[in-house]
Amino acid sequence: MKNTNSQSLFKTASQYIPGGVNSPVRAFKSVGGDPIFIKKAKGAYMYDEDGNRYIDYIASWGPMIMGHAFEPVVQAIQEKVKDSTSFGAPTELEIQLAQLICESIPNVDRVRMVNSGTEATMSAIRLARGFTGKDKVIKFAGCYHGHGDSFLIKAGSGAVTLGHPSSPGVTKGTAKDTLLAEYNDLSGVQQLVEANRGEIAALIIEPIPGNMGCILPEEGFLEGLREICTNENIILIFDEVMTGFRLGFGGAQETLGIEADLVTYGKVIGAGMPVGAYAGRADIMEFVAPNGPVYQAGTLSGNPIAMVAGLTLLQFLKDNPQVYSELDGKCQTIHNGLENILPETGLPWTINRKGSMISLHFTDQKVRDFDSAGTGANDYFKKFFHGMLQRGIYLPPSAYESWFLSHALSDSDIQQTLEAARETLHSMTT
Ligand code: KE4
Repeated sequence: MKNTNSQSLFKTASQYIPGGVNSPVRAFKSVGGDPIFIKKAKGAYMYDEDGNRYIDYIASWGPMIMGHAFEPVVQAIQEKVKDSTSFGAPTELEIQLAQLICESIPNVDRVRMVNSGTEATMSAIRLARGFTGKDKVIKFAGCYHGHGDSFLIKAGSGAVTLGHPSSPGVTKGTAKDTLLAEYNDLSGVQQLVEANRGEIAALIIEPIPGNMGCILPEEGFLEGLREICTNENIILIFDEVMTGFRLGFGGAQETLGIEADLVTYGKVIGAGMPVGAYAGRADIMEFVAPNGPVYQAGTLSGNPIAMVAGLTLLQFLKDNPQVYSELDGKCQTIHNGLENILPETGLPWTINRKGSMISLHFTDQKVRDFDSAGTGANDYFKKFFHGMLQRGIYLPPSAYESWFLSHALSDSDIQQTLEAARETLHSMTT
C-alpha cells in the first residue's frame, strides 16, 4: 500500500507534537513502522491520506460501536452545534444522559460527567480516599486506567508497549500508596489486604481487562474481590471505560452479575466525543463537591455537543438491544474463522474472547494475567499486524490491546478479514 502522504505527515507532525501523536499507542512503536494518518471514516471503514481503505478494528479504541459517522449521532451533533459548543452552565442534556445511565444501571444513583476515562478513574480514586479516609489503592498489573499518577504502576495498554509500565515522573510518595496485585490471583489480594489492614481505600480493576489483550476472570476471582471489599470497607471500583455499554447495555456488571461500589465509564458514552464519567451509590457520590468535600471540576464537563452525541448513541443502544447479540455473533464468526486457520500454520497461538472483545496472542501459554500476556508480545505479532495492515485490515497496533468490533462490520468484511488473516498467517510460516 502506498503511504507516502502518511510518511510525510508523520515527519511534519513530529516537529510539533511529541512523537508526532497525541496519544502514544497510535505511534506504532511496539509494532514498528510509521503510523497511518486517517482522513475520514464511515461505517466499518477508515480511509487514510493516501486513499487506502481499511476495515477498522480499532473503532477509535471503543466508542464507534455502531461504526463511524453513525447517522443519528452525526445529525444530533450537527443540530446541536448551531446553539453554541459550550455554555459553562448546567443543561437539560446532562440530566437526560445521567438519568438514562442511572435508570439503566441498578447500583448507580448518581453520575458525574468528566472529559476522559483518565479523569473518571482519577476522580473515583480521590472520592474513595475522601469517603473512607484511607490512602492506599490496589490495582492490578497490566490493567490500564488512564494516565493518572496513581495508575502508572505496571500499567497496560500504551504504557507497557513503550516499555515503561511504571512511568518516570510518578513520585515515590504517590507510588507508595499504590499496591500491585496480579489479575486472577485472589490469594495475592488477600495477602495485600492483610498486610495493609485498615489502610486501603479502594481496589480498582478492569473487570474484564482489555489492556493486556482480553483477559477472562477465572471462577470465583471477581466474586472473591467483592467479598473482600465488602468485609474490609474497601471501595470496589469497576473501571468500565472499555466494557461499559459494550459488553451489553449494563456492561460487565450485568454480564458478570457483580455490583461494584463505583463504576467508571468512557468511550461509548461519548460516541467519539470526549466524555468520561464516574458513578455509584448516592451515599458515596454525594461526597463530591459541591455537596461534599471531595473536589473535582471541569470547564467542559457535560459539554452539550458531547452530551447529545452520547445520549443519542446510548438511547439507540438501549432501544436496540439486539445490537449486542449481533455484535457478539460477528466476533464469534471471527473467533471460529481464526481457530480454523491457526492450527494449520504451526504457529503458537491462543485466543481470548468475551462478547465482542477478542485478542489473538502468539503464545501457547494460557493468557490469564500480565506476565502471560507478555509472552505474546513478539515478532509474530508485529508480522501479523503489518501483514493485515498491508491487506487493508487495521488492527490495534499492540499485543496488549483487544480488537474493537463495530456493528457496521458486514459478513463480507468479516470474510475479507479472515482471508487476509489466512494469507498473513501462512506468510509468517514460510
Ligand atoms: P482515556 O483517558 O484514554 O479516555 O481513558 C483511559 C482508560 C481508562 N480505563 C480503561 C479500561 C481504558 O481502556 C482506558 C483507555 N484505553 C486505551 C486503549 N486501550 C486508550 C487508547 C489510548 O491511550 O490512546
